[in-house]
Amino acid sequence: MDKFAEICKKIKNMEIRGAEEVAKAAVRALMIKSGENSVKKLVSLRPTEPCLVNAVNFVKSDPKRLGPVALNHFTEADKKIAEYGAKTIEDGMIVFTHCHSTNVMGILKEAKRQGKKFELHNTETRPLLQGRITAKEMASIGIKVKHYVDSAARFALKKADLFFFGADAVTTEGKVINKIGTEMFAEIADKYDIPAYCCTDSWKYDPKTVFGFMEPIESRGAKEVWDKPPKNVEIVNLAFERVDPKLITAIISELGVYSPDLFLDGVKTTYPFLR
Ligand code: RUB
Repeated sequence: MDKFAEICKKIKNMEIRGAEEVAKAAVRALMIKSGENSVKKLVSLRPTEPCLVNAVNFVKSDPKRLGPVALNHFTEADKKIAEYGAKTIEDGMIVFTHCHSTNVMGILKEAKRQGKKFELHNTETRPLLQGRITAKEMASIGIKVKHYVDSAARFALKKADLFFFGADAVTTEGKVINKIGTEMFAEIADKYDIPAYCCTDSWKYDPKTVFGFMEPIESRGAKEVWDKPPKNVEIVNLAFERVDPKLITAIISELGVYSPDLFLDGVKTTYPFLR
């Protein structure tokens, strides 16, 4: 199998997952094999990931030259998000998170590097258990983790001081699309006055939503949930959900810490290709 096909396979089978990692892998794949067919193939792998689409659109005219620019964007943005986000964490805090997000991980690592003492509470994130990736990664750098089943999230959140989550997409109305369960947890955070921060690279913004395009929600295979369900049982396996901007305290991006509407203004001014 050639290197391009290998990257495609890894995105498809979720070996490479999480919006930013998928986008970076797609950029690397285009640097190996450019052209319209490669672009179509890459976008078809996770069609509901605007970061992948934006990154591919940014580099497609000249992947060899623009690929490194895109990859550098992500590296620099990751550093800034980690730096801004770490400022919200104070000694003795409990941070809650769901699923696995590169940008949330970056913030927690930076806070730990600065010597802040805090605990992480997280959910396992059924059905693919990305919460275990989060728990392993954080425990390995010495952060104390309490790991909960998804349905115990209310219990975990009640004790938390902050809720951090990533984003797969941000729409023009300031809605954030992230792993299924995120809005439910944001509602709970709101009820207990716990600040809920979306931590994301601004290339997750989907410019198509300006024209009334409804960001689709990825519906994944039934077998991920139940291998052989009985007859008359239909499995609903939605991967993501939309989070109402009213429930989002701020979006922490490389542009700074902004309310969802100011974030959108910033994205459009800073990145004209996303208008
Ligand atoms: C991952 C998920 C993450 C976002 C953001 O879902 O919902 O929160 O992708 O991640 P999946 P990042 O495992 O289905 O891809 O901050 O790494 O871009």
